[in-house]
Amino acid sequence: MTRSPNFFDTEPWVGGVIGLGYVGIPLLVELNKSGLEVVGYDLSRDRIEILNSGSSPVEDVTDDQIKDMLESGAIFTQRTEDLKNVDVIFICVPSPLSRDHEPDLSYIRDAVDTVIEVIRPGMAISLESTSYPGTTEEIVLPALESLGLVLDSDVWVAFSPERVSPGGSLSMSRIPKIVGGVSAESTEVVTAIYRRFIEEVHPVSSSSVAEMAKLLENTYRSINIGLMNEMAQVAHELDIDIWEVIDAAATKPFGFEVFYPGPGVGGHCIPLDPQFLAWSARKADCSARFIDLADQINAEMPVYVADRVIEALDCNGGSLAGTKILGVGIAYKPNISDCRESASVAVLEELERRGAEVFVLDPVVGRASIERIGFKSVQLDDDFSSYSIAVVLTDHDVFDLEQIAAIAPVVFDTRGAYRRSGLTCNNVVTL
Ligand code: SAJ
Repeated sequence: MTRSPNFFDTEPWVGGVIGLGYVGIPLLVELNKSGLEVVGYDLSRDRIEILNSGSSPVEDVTDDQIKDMLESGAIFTQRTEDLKNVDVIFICVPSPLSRDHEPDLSYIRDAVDTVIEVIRPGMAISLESTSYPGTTEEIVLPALESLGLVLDSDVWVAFSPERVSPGGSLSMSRIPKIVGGVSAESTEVVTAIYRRFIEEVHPVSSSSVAEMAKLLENTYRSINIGLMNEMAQVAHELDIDIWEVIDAAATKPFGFEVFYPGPGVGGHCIPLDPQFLAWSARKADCSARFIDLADQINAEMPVYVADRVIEALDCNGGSLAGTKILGVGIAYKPNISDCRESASVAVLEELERRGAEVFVLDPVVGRASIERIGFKSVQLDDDFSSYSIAVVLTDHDVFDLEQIAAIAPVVFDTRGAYRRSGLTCNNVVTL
């Protein structure tokens, strides 16, 4: 035994994070806040330069928090050797899907290769990147054992899913954390590691349980959002206000969690995470019909929204040629600037495909990002007299909905924003 498993309970160990994104940087902040030394590693020179200049490259961490870390000796580096003295490595790299919806583990494999360069007896490794059940056992552990390292004697290995809520108000230390080791002792050791800076840690019997729990959490969201998207279409055909129905159902104090319909599902969690589970199910020759159906319904919402815009404009023949449309909000969810997989983008592209001239109003995302995505950006004080319709796609708090209802002959609200704000404008049609 090179090091007692209890070392991590009380000793001042050094934490290293591989992958300085919206998960890795908040993790460094929490480690540092608990008085532990930290080393942040990333392949991106730009990202390291931004961090070493005292600026934050992610929305949920402030520049001051970066400066505080630097003042307490944090190291942000591209050099693998700077990880040589760390005792714990948290892997927080992207885990995208390939074009054919297969897990793309290239980032995880690269991170494991970096771990291999610096690993020494006495270290613990925690994979936080979302992946299919079995990843930690099949990718991380064998790489370490191939060096002759012995599990639970030389190294401890676990999976602990990230639970960062982009734009959310809860700090990471307040969000319960699941930990599943590739052995019972690894679960115990890595649980003790997280208990140094997370208030509530929930150990489970294996890394696969932890990997699947993460996927279940977001599959649950995808399916319930898909249900609300389908119910919105049914309610429209029955001429019933789905938003009033949901608010009524939400008065039930048990057995009903509120989800809302929308223009589709964006972000890098909900559209992707369920696909890891579907892929594992297919590999095991069993079906995951709920996952596939929800994904289909959610993915079809942009076309449905375009159909409803045509209905709201009463366009004969379904063409939008000659219409000018204002897209209100392009981020994938309110009050953040992230547009990845944004359904708002898909809606606007569909409207353009049907002949509309589309302009985007989104001060949170900003002109440069809007134009980089390929749309024309407008400001609220521009002239909107020639627009046919405004389509509310992302309801940022910053929007003055009354002003928007005043500038467009018709507003199509895909988020129930006007109802939630208590505004009654007779030119607003809701999904
Ligand atoms: N959406 C709906 N209807 C809903 C809820 C969401 O259409 O009722 C849409 C959103 O507009 C967005 C997409 O779904 O386009 C995803 O929204 P989300 O609220 O799930 O936000 P994400 O993608 O940032 O999800 C993350 C997840 N966090 C982690 O995986 C650690 C998710 O589990 C969290 O619940 C969510 O943040 C959160 O609540 O902030």
